[in-house]
Amino acid sequence: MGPDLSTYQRASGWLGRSLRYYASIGSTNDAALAAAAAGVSEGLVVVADVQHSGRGRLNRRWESPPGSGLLLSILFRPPEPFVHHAGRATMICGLAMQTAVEAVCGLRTKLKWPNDLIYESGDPGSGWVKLAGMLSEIWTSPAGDTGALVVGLGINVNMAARRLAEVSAHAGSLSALVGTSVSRVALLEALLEDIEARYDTLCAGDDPLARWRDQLAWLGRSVDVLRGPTHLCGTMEGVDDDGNLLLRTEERELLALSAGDVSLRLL
Ligand code: BT5
Repeated sequence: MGPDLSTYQRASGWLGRSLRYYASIGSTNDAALAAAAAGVSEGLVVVADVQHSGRGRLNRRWESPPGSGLLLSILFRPPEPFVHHAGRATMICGLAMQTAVEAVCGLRTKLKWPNDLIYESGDPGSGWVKLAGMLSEIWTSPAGDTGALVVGLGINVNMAARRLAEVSAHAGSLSALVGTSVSRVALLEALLEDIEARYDTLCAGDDPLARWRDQLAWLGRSVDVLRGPTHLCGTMEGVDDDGNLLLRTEERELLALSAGDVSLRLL
């Protein structure tokens, strides 16, 4: 058996030096948002084995049986311009998930706009599974003068195939792909190391947008974007400078769709 997630401590760096582990919690994002409101410094990481109300975007549920997922939330206090840096911080977490998964499992993954990590088998688009999802939430002080960003990451590490099928038709896990169990501690360590380095670079003025755009799945492909009850079909042309999805509709109109309220499917 590998090292235990419950006793993991980061030996160096600033991200995750303060780490709160819960065997069971409502949602790690809620705990990190509460810490933001309580004035806790940037770099706090909240980790849980089980969440009772783990959530995705649009109040969807995030399912992760005990011992199977890496569930964590990171508290950032991005510099001004806040909205710009908050958006970029979410992008670098996606890039860092790719790096960590490749380092620990040897798997080359893609990012599914806006916030998923997927693995594509065979020809791009012919088959894919969702390995992880991210939920970014912003806390603003009552006076409106300070803000914090919480990025929640849920990675399916050791989820058995039978459970995956119960969660969703497209759910996949690292262990199911590599055929052996994967160390959550090794993945967490690689993830925190990479996010920290990328965030430092971001705060020093670097823009990760082009690197993030390069990793997006399904560019140029026909997609169906679901906005509430409405379906918008078209070609995924790319993303704009704010990370909005650029969709060329069948009527040749170019729409910029923000991540908040839409879901993306391949046609
Ligand atoms: C996401 O939402 O993918 C963001 C998930 C973020 C979860 C983390 S866990 C730590 C932190 N604390 C929280 O409370 N949340 C964050 P979305 O794109 O809305 O996808 C949700 C949809 O994915 C659900 O409606 C299901 O169809 C599917 N789903 C649920 N659990 C899944 C899983 N383990 N693997 C793959 N798909 C899943």
